[in-house]
Amino acid sequence: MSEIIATYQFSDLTSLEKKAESIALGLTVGSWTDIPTLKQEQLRKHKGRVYSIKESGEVKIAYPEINFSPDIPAILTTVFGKLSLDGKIKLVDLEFSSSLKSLFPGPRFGIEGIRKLTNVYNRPLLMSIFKGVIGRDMSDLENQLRLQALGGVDLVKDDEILFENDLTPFEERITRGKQILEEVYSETGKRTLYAVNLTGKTFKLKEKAKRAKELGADALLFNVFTYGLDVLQELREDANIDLPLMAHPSFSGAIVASQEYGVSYGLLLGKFLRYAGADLSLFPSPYGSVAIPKEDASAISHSLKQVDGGMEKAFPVPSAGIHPGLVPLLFNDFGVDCVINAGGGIHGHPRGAEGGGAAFQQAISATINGDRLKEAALNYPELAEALQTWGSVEVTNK
Ligand code: 1AE
Repeated sequence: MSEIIATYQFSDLTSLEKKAESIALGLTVGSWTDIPTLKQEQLRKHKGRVYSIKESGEVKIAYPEINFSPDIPAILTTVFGKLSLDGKIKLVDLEFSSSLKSLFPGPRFGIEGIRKLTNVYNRPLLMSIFKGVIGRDMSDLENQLRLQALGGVDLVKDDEILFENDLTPFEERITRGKQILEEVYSETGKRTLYAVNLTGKTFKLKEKAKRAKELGADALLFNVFTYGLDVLQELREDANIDLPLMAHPSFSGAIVASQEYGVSYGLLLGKFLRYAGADLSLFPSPYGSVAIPKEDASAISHSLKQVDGGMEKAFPVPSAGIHPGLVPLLFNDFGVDCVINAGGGIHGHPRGAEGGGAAFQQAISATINGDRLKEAALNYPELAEALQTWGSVEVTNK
């Protein structure tokens, strides 16, 4: 019988066996009150079982897969529905059987596909973010896009807080964005892809995404946690929306940040996003303006990139307050297969976004060549100015 195994961390270490048994029963066939023995016998194959208990408070419960339909809402409701409200318990991991896993699409493009689209191999990708665009019109947006692309970034994404609006409507962002990026390509020979923010009411998203595809969009940014993982999966599974999906972590802090409650970073921003079909997962790095613990960032990255059945790998995108001086640390933590993502660290460069992009590419190239940034900066004025502005951090724990 196939089961999904949930790992929980309890903060209160008293009566773990009793609690574990009560979850295994209560979230499957049981109730807090007695039900007739005959019925219990009939329901035996549906009962959860306590898989393991550690003194540290780690408890594993196995749930029969016949209890739920193979979708994330049913799985979450089973393993951490009512239980998520029942005290200091954190859902740390879920082990899917291979048959259950095979029912999830995983990324359509994955790391390999995104590398093909950007034509960038053997180095981390660089992404920049539009900044300060609310209340600005298309000409401002176009100007920002041009400068970012001239800086040599591989991808540009909308700010996640840019929604449908009259000044910079979704469809115009796509069509004008394409023209600008085509112009830059003919000037420089460098292609930059643009991820437009897919927003609006849930039931309208698919039509909007299809329209984006028809208009020639390169990729979609999606605030998945304000909608739900299953909405992401619906987008991924629609053959007419064959665009890379970039998952933004906004709102996820409400679910992952507590040590004692919620879901682990690795499960939510790693495994679930990958299974549901995200090609890229953004999350705060351990170093910038918004920072998360290093082991959590590593757990996300590991979940996105480890071999997992036949599923494509997804790009980890460490973000938030990133500047060129952090590139060696990010490379050390996330390796060559990551996307370095910056907004302020691009636009705030003394030479503007063009200089910011160049400084990042110089930092990336120095890092993969094993050169120290301070030494590389002697030959690269943009990198030198970035280091003067924000400093740099050496890697000490290789
Ligand atoms: C964790 C996501 C980061 C993000 O979306 C964003 O806009 C970052 O901006 P900066 O790089 O901190 O300016």
